[in-house]
Amino acid sequence: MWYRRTFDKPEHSEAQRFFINIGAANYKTTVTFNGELLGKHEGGFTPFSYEITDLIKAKDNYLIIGVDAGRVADYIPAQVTDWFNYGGITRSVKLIATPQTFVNNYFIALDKNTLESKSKTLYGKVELNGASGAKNVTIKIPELNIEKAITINQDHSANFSFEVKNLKLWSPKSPKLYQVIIETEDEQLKDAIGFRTIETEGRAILLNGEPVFLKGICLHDENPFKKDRANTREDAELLLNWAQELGCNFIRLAHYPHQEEIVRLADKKGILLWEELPLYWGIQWGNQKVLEKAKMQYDELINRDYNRASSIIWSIANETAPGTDRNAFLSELADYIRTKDKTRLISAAVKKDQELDGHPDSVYTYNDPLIEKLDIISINEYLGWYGGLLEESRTKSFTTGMKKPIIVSEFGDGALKGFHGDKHTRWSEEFQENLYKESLAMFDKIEGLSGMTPWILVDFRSPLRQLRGTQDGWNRKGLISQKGEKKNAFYILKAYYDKK
Ligand code: GCB
Repeated sequence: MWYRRTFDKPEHSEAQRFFINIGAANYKTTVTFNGELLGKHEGGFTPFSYEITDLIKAKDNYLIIGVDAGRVADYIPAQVTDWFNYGGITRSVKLIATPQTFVNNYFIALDKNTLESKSKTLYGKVELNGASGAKNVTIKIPELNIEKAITINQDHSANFSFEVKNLKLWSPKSPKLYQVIIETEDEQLKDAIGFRTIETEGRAILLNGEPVFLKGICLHDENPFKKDRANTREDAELLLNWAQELGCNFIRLAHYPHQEEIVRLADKKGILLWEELPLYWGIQWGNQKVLEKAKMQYDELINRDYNRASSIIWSIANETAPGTDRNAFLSELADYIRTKDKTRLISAAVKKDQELDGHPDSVYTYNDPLIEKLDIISINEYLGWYGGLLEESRTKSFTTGMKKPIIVSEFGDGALKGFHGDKHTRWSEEFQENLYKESLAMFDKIEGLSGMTPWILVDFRSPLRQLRGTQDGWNRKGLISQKGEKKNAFYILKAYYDKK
């Protein structure tokens, strides 16, 4: 698909530099401006920019963006996905105007070593673009009486740290955001930022030093009422309101980076987030080029969301089979992410060691070598739907080699809203209701269970799902139908979360 847009340079603009910023374009993008190639980009869910300062004219500029949504074996995701992989430009394209020297990036976080102290330390980094020589930058947090001058070095960046008193920590119960101002001689940037710590201790996940149970749900980046990605603030409101109604304090943004608005809104509403890249079925693990692509997509995502308190987990893979190439790829990726961001935990949805469905008393064991690299062990388990009988859940148990927190990152089954039967009738609301009851009782027995994200909040489009009269192109595992109606199982999970 080729997109063309003509526009005039904004009048009376004092800006000295201009950029085109693309929120997301799926998958391979070629950008030209006034006939010149700006560049090519790969990856369908993260933002990127090109400078057009030397090319912009007063009148009749034209931007052409070509997006190829073809599926290729060395892409991320690869060729098969269980979701509708909307192609083309899926998020906003912006014209950005800046002074000659501008703040290219800033990262600010709470030092976890000072969590117990009365006066805490905030630390971070500011990066300028276009600076020649040393420059002064001031960081202000008016509500905390902070006004800190820092000098940007020759390499255009500076690290900083300072003490703050009476800091209110961000949490789902109290999602406190502070106005943070980054000021240079030429510009003033304002952001709303919360401060929290996230760590693990044995089987526990600690938010601000206190154990937290993640009452979650999985979500795709799709508004079921429109044939599109959930790419507006209103879409984000719709989805997060549903999740809050369900009693959630946590959402797994599956299976690729969602729009920035939902992350910002989660900051405001106090909902913790799991974010991930589509390192999903069929990835070419042995291909170094694919690893570089994964790192680049993570760079773009970390740059976008580093300052969002709500985002606490980077997940690096979903249901991937252990093997030499896969282990090496994901282990290097985990190390890479840790060099870029020490303020979040790393997880991945791992597989159990053996297929043991049909053996009622069996123990599911998890010894994937990747677990060593993870802070949290996440497991997807569809007992009673994709294998085995639901009754087996009563005698099943789970064990992991390493003592780390466990999240059940998927379970569930398909149910068509309005289709009724007894609890053994597949696709009925009653089957789903019963599966939720039995599964919740089974997972509750896992020692040190730290949370769960059942699959999934809303029915979502998937071309793989073609059972006529039942699926019709939709994955029906939602607790809410594509028309926004709640299924019986919604209330089972809600009652469980209300008691937690
Ligand atoms: C899974 C996948 C998810 C699918 C889901 C399903 O295990 O992680 O992407 O959509 O199962 O509905 O089968």
